[in-house]
Amino acid sequence: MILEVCLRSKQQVLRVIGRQLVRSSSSSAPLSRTELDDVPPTAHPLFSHAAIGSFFQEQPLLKNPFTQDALLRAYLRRHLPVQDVESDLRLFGERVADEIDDLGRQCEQNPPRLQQYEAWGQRVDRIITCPAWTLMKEISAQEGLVAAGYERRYGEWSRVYQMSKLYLYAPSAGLYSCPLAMTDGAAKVIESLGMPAREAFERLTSRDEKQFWTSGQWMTERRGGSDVANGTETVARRQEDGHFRLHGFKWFTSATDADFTLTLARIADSRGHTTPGSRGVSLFCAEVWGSDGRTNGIQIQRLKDKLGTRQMPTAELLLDGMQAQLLSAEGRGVASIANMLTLTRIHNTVSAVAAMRRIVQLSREYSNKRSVFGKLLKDHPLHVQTLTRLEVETRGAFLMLMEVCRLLGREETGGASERESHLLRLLTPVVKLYTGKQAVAVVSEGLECFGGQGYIEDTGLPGMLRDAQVLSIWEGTTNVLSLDVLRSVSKSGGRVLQAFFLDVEERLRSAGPALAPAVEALGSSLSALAKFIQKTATQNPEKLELAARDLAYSLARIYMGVLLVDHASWDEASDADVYAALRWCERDLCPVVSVDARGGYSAEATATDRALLYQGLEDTT
Ligand code: UCC
Repeated sequence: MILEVCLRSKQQVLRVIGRQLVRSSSSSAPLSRTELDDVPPTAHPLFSHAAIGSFFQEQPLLKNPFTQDALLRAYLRRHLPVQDVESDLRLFGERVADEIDDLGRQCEQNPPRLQQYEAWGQRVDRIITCPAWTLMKEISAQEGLVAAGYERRYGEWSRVYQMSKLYLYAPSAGLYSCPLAMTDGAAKVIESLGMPAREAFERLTSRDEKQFWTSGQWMTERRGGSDVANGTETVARRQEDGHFRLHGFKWFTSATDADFTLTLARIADSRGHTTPGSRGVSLFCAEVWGSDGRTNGIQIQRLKDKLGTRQMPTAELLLDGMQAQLLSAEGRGVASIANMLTLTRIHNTVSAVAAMRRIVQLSREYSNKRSVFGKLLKDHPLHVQTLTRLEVETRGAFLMLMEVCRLLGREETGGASERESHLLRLLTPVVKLYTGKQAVAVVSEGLECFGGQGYIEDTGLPGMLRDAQVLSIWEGTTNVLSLDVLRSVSKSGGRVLQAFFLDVEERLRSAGPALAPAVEALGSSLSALAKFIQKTATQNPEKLELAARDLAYSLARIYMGVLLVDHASWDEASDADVYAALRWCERDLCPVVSVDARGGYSAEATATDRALLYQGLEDTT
């Protein structure tokens, strides 16, 4: 209706609106086109209540994200058909829609503040968060959002269960997903080091909201967040009681209101000297606050002013003698915190895929309500095509996320084969980097599905895009993780790639006949990839660094395609599952081979890239 009237002159519009308002009190039937033309021009004055019109768009409602998610339910029916899991996720989905989503909005609307001094001039360094943020902590404990990963009620499937729950939670969590990621990572590190901080572990994995602790992960210093080995300047001085005092400056600390933290520092010898590089870095843990509510030898310099994740405090910290406990062997800090990175990178993937799923759910819901050009959005084929493309992206990403969680669960319960352990090592950076990019693209396109409303703050939609942007930055940027993929290859002597090829080939062999075009596309991409790797590794290994990002993308696209095929080959798969797999495999599945064929990794390409980028600048040093 509003579109029709917009085509008329302003005067006509006002007449129509006035007439409609008068009618709406007696009848709900809309005005016909002839009636619109007949409205007398003076029915209502220009500036009156009537002039704002009577049409309002219907808001898309968040429904239970579990019952709305056909793929999650099918995945669990196939792999984890346990009634308790189904009921718990269904109930939790209701809680997300009815209670948690609103708390998440409150966290966005009431961001944390830093109080450095009290009224009489004493330094207090308090981070003031809103009540909804505190409730999120309680809910996280009650629902076992970290605990479920360690109770292992569902054996090797426990991580799939836990991460499915976090996946329902994350888009409504007001970024409480961030402290939970680090808490899970800290628990994992303590467990993998043989429980050197048992009490902390018990608190980090507790379901009791009074006992439950969250953890931070303080790695980034002023010299940088990627090159941890060279960037760490914090010094640890040994005390007589075996504890350490830490002195340094942490440049980014997320969810700084956490109870506990893991952090890196260099142990000083008796002369105050430290060892440079990775070998000099050790891992410590510390409680952040004393029993008096004061910090543990920390000055909070300021809170960061961020593009997104504003719900959560991120601070710069001066460690001014923070009391800490050594967790790792001396000089094994980076290797020991790597377990935390594996977990937080998986959590990052949960958040990325969950953001995609949420925007698709909301856009789909809106398409059933919003009418334009005379019909609902869902009846416009071009709009449906756009949403379907987002759905296909989300499905590929979801299946890879679940596979990585499955592998993690198997490794933690001792059931992983050597091949599965290699796959977990390789796929963790791959899925993190790829889904981080997908999330930004899918959420951005999703906002467009709401027209101008997608750009309006109090719809809650723009925050989704802001919060997605961090997913490709923290926990390793796309390029740093691409190099981590190469690290996993060289560290394993290429065995992670062998595991990848074997796994893909095996899954493709059991694909159903309807999937033949997808199988063919994947098979030829796989052999082209194998040839590229073999040739490059033997003839020109230094080229691999330049190809690292495209290589990681190729691994992601092939693996997501294979998992879509695998899911669509299941006995209970639907036509939609088959269609999703076919659609996924229409893209360039192996960009590293395509770019290489165009000479994109040659020395000349690097020189011409540079010439193009710095064109017109005399001094590029
Ligand atoms: O902290 C941040 C924000 C917190 C917010 C958390 C949010 C979580 C998501 C929430 C969702 C809502 S952001 C800062 C994050 N920083 C990073 O991610 C660091 C990125 N940089 C890297 O990953 C680097 O590549 C480093 C630090 C790993 C490189 O260090 P090195 O020392 O130069 O690397 P090396 O020498 O290659 O590796 C040292 C050891 C080796 O083991 P050993 O000594 O036994 O040979 C490696 O194999 O560490 C091992 N290692 C790994 N092991 C390195 N990386 C890994 C890995 N990924 N997995 C297993």
